[in-house]
Amino acid sequence: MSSESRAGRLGSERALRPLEQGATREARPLVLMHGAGGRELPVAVPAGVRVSVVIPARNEAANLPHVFARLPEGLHEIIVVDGRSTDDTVEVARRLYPNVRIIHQQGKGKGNALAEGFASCTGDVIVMIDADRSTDPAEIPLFVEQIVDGADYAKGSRFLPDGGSSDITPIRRLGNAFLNGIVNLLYGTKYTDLCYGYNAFRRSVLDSLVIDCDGFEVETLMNIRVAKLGIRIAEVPSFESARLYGESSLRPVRDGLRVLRVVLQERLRKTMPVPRTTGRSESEDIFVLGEGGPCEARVEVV
Ligand SMILES: Nc1nc2c(ncn2[C@@H]2O[C@H](COP(=O)(O)OP(=O)(O)O)[C@@H](O)[C@H]2O)c(=O)[nH]1
Ligand SMILES: [Mg+2]
Repeated sequence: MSSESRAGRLGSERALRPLEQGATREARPLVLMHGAGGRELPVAVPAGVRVSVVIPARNEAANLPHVFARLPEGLHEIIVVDGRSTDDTVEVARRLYPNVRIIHQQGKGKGNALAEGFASCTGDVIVMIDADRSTDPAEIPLFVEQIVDGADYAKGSRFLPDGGSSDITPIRRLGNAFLNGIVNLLYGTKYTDLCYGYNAFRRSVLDSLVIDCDGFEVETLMNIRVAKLGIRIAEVPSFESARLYGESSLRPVRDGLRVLRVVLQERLRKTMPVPRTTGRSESEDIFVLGEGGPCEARVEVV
C-alpha cells in the first residue's frame, strides 16, 4: 500500500479545513535527492506551506552539520531546542543557519524540549526530527505532503515498506513491538511504529494536544492523544540511520516502563487535558473532538 493511500486510515475520518495557504504539490521541484534508505526524495517542501522544523538537541554539535546539510528547501523556520548542552550545539547551529531560532530549554528531557519548541512555532505545519542524524531531514517533504493531502498528523514508521532502521537494537525492537501491540489493542489504532521520533502535524493540532511529559515517552503520549482526538492520521515510511556521533540517552528498560505507564494511564484517563490558552479560532473548533474516542476533550485544563 502506498504511503499516500494510508492517509486517514489510522484514525477516524474527521478532516480539518484545508491549509489556508493554498498549498500545491504541483509546484514541487522535480529535483530529487537520495534518502537514507535509498529512496529518491523531493528536494523541497510543497510550495505555499509554512513548515516549522523543531529539533531537540542536547550535546549534538558534531551531528548538527549532517542534519542541516540534509534539510529540504522552502522551510519557514528551524527551531533548535537546546537542552543545556555543554558542547557547542548552539554556536554550531547558528553558524550553520544564521536564521535558526534557538530555544534555551527551561525544563528537562526530550518531551519537555518538544513542548517548548512547539509552543513557539509560527508555521502551518510542524515537523519534529532528532539532532543526531538518525531521522533523515530529507524525508520532511514526504511528511508535509501527507498533511497537504488531508492528514492532520503524519507519523513516521520504520516498519512500513520503504521504511527501515539501522539504529534500532533488538531489545528496542521487541519493546516497541510489544508496546505498539498494546496501544493498538487498547486504543483501536493500526499503528505500525509507536516509539519513533519523526512526526509532522498541523499547527492547529496543538490547540487540542497537551504534551505534559518530560522524557522519551513523548511520542507515545502524542500518538495516543491524537488517536483519541479522532483526527486523520497517516503513517509515512521512514528510514532511521544509526546516530552519527555520541550516545543515545535513552535507557530501554527505564524508558520502556515510562512508556508503558503512559499507555495505561491514558487509557484510564476520563478527561483529556487541553491547553490553557489555545488561541483557537471559530473555524478551528471542529478540531476539538470528543465523541467516538474513549474520552472527552476540552474538559480538564492543565
Ligand atoms: N533539548 C533536549 N534534547 C534532548 C534531550 N534528551 C534527548 N534530546 C534529543 O532528542 C533526540 C533523541 O535523543 P537520543 O538520545 O538520540 O534518543 P534515541 O534516538 O531514542 O536513542 C536527540 O536529538 C537528542 O539530542 C533533552 O533533555 N533536551
Ligand atoms: Mg537517537
